[in-house]
Amino acid sequence: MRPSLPYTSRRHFMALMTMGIAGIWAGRSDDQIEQHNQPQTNMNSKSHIGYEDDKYILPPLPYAYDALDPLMDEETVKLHHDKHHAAYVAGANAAMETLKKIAKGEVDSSATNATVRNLAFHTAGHALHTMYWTNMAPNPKKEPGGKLAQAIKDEYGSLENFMTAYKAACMGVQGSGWALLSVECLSGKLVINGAEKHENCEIPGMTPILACDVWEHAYYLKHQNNRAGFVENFIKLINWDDVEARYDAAMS
Ligand code: MN3
Repeated sequence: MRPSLPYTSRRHFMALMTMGIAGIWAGRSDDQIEQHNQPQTNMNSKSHIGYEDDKYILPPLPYAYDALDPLMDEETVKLHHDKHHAAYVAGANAAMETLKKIAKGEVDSSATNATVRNLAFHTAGHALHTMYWTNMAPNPKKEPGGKLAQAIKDEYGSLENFMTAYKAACMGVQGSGWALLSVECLSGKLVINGAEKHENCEIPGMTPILACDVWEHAYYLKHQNNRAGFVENFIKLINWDDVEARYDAAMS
């Protein structure tokens, strides 16, 4: 089944962004969303939602700072979540406030383009980090199941082939960025793509379901320049239940 067309809803916007399915839930109640995503993972958990009371918020980690140790160290997780991710949340709120002022004529409209660029950078950073944290779990199952496993087999031949391609995307990002696994809106096919910074190389209508942060702040304390070593550890932490739930939602 193909994904449905996008829509926008202020209330659910960040929840949808963090679920990677902006635009899919038109006309559905929270109960239906909850029910749809059970029992794999709870997409309505606080950790999955980054918007509340008219502002972007830093969602709590879905586990303790040291829960991913030794594959991902406590200091990196703490700094990354509490400082880096928090900075994107602050930047997103600041950009949105400026846009509101432009709308009211309190700030000159010549600031619009730069402000929207800021908003894109920070909201994309916020949404992808929110996905990143929930895409990982301590002691996850080793392989995807369900419809996602079948789609990977159909499109890549095997999980091993898929992993080779995904690791190549992680290593291929030049400078700062992300390796994303996304569902392409029109075809419903899986696409692996690298995103520079947070917001570049995204194709409108793509729905990310798996995000590996390959900015140096994600790994430099533990791995220094060894991005490949970090990627190997990230793959061992992938919360396949979460990725499957995101895939099912994107395809519904
Ligand atoms: Mn980061």
